[in-house]
Amino acid sequence: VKIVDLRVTPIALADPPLRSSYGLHAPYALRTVVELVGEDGLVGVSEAHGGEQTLGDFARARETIVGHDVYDLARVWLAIARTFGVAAGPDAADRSHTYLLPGEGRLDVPLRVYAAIEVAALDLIGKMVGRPVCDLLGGRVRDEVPFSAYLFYKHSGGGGVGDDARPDVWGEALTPEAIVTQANAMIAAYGFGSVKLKGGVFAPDIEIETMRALREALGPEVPLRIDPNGAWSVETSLRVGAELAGALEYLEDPTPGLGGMAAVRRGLLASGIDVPLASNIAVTSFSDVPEAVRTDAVQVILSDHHYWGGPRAIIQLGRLCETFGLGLSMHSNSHLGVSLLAMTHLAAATPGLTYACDTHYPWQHAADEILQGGRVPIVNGAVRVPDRPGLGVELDRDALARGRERYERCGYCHRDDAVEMCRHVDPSWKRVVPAW
Ligand code: GKR
Ligand code: MG
Repeated sequence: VKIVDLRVTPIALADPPLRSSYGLHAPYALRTVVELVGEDGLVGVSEAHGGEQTLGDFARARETIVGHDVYDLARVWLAIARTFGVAAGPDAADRSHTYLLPGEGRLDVPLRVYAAIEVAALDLIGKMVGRPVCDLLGGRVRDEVPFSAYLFYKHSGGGGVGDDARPDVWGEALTPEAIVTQANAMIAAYGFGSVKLKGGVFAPDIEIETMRALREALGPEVPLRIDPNGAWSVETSLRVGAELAGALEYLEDPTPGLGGMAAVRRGLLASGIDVPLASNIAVTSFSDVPEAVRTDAVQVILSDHHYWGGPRAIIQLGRLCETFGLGLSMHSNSHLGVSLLAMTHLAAATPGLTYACDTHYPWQHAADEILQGGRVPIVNGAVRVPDRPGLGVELDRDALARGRERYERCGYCHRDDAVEMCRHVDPSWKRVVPAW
């Protein structure tokens, strides 16, 4: 079945003012909706990072892949790798997200473009043969995929601007008490069974206090994680690790770089603390795995099909993690339901993915969803794996058109949390990692 078109729609979705070590979320997050049209008229869909550069990348890829058979994914990858001028292996260069936001670097462009095409191809093939995507990935090992509550220090506001502002469902959260309120509200709304706090925003003692308040409020049976995105020195990471020992399921990217992570690991072990270190910023591609393993810098890889090169690459990563005794979990950026379902099918078909996955989905508003039938339900902290063909969803064309209009009106063409931070919080702010 030949691919006859690749349709690409840029969209913007309202996003609340969330904080991280990268800065502040803009009132709109950008995504790209990719549709692969087969010669039989069926269409496969996927969701990718957003903005102007990504749009240009897909326009280039379109020339290359139209005319390929939709089953011919190995050649589609080679064609994309050639088009973007990188070695055809899955691991050509350093793609660290320590300094660049996911989706904003150039080195992983071919993998990101290919990933979106692979998801859309799997959706299309699934629709053709009448099977869900997880079946095409080897079959499901679970019918429900658990996700974790993703807490953020947050300014007031629900995202969007002017007439297009969303209600502030979660409220301001800039203190430990307010984060506990946010956690309780998110658990009440979605039933999450694990909790992650985005740290790297306030001095470590405040974040330690926040984690202790969460432990106190939620009890020992709720696994907790904290992720300062490299904001702490090795020394600070050791101190925080020691203070929170016993309360953490894993400690995510405490310090920049694999060398720093390895030093944290050594220091913690020397103090008898065996909390696993997880990473989605120091380990972002297969090329990072050998050093991560050799130096014991990372014990849990936070995978993301959007930039590792698609769902099949993550299944392969799962085997690699099993081989080296590493854990596997899943990272997320702001996204809508198409991505959530791709993550769900993938997690369902990945046996070694035993942690609840990250998702930003609760931060998005129903008005921005682009799926027929509206938002994907998260019940008891989990998404049910769809039985319907493909990803199991259809696009709502009117909602997609509204997303595009929002993109055209909003004035944002790439993600820059540092600029937003200077604009709204502190004009002299600069991202420095480690900051503490
Ligand atoms: O949305 O601000 C954010 C996060 O910090 C995001 O950009 C990260 O990619 O969720 C991410 C993470 O776990 O590092
Ligand atoms: Mg992270």
